[in-house]
Amino acid sequence: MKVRIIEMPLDYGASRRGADMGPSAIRLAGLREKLNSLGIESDDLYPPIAVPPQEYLDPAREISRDDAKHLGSILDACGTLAGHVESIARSGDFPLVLGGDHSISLGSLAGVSAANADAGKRTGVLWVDAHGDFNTNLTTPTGNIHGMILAASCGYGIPELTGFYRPVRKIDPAYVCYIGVRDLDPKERLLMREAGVRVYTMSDIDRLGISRTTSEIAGFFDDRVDALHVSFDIDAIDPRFAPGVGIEVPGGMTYREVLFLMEEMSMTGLVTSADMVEVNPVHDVRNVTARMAVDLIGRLLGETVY
Ligand SMILES: [Mn+2]
Repeated sequence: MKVRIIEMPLDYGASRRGADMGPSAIRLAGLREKLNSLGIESDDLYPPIAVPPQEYLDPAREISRDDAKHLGSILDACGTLAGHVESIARSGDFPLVLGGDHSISLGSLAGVSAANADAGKRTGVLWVDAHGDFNTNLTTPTGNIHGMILAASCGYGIPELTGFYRPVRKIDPAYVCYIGVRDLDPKERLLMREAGVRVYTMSDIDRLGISRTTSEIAGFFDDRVDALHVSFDIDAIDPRFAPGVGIEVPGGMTYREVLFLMEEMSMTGLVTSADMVEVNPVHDVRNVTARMAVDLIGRLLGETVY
C-alpha cells in the first residue's frame, strides 16, 4: 500500500479564513519525513489540484446562495478531488486528503464511496469533530457548506450537493459514527437522530472512558463495514492543545485521547482512506496544531511507541 497525499487548499466552505494554508503547514510540519520514518511509501499529487483563493474565484463559476455559500466553486474543486480519490482507491492505494475546511470531504467521500461500491464494499465513516456537519440549506444558521457535508453525503440537502459526482447517496448513515461532538445546531441534531447515525459526544467519553469508547467504535465498524474512511477535523481536539483550528469549542478531546483513538482505529485493519481538515495556521502557535496532525496521521497509519 502506498499513501497518496492530496493537498486541498480550500477555505471558502467556512467563515474563518486561513484553512487554505493547512496543507502547507502539515507539509512543513514533516508529514513526508514521518511517513518515511515509518517505512511507508508515499507521494504527493503533483501538480496539486488548483484551488483558487477566494479573492481569485471565477465569477462565472461562482454559484453562491445565502443558504449554500460558494456552492459553484466548492463543487468544481471537489469534483476534481473526487476523481483523484476514486482512482487512488481503485488502485488499492491510500488516499490521504489534507484540507482545507471540512467542505473538501464532499469530494473525498464521493471518491471513496464510488470505488468501494463498485468493489462491493460497504463504506463506514468515522467523523472526528466537535461539530455535526449535518445541516442542510434549511437548517443551517450560517450558509457555510463545511457544516453540511456529512448530511449531503448521506443524502440530505440540496440536489447539487446530494447528487454531486454520482446521482446516488454516497454514505449510508447507519455506517456513520461520530466522536468528539460537543456543538450541534438544534435542527441539525434532529436530522442526525432521524438519519440514525451513531454519536459519541464528549459526555459519552467522560462516562465510558476513551478505552471503552474506542473499542465500541471499533466493534461498530467491524460489524458493519468493509472499508473505513476517517475524517479528522482538528477542532475535535481541545483548543488548549490545538489552537490552530476553524472553530474553537472548549471541552474537547485531549491530545492523548486522539492519539489513542488513531492507534485503535489503525488496529481495526479497516482504514483505507482519510482526511485531515481545518488546520488553520493563522490561529496556530508555532505550527503546533499542524505537528499534531502529522502525529495523528502517523498513528492512524500504524505508528506505535513501543
Ligand atoms: Mn467539521
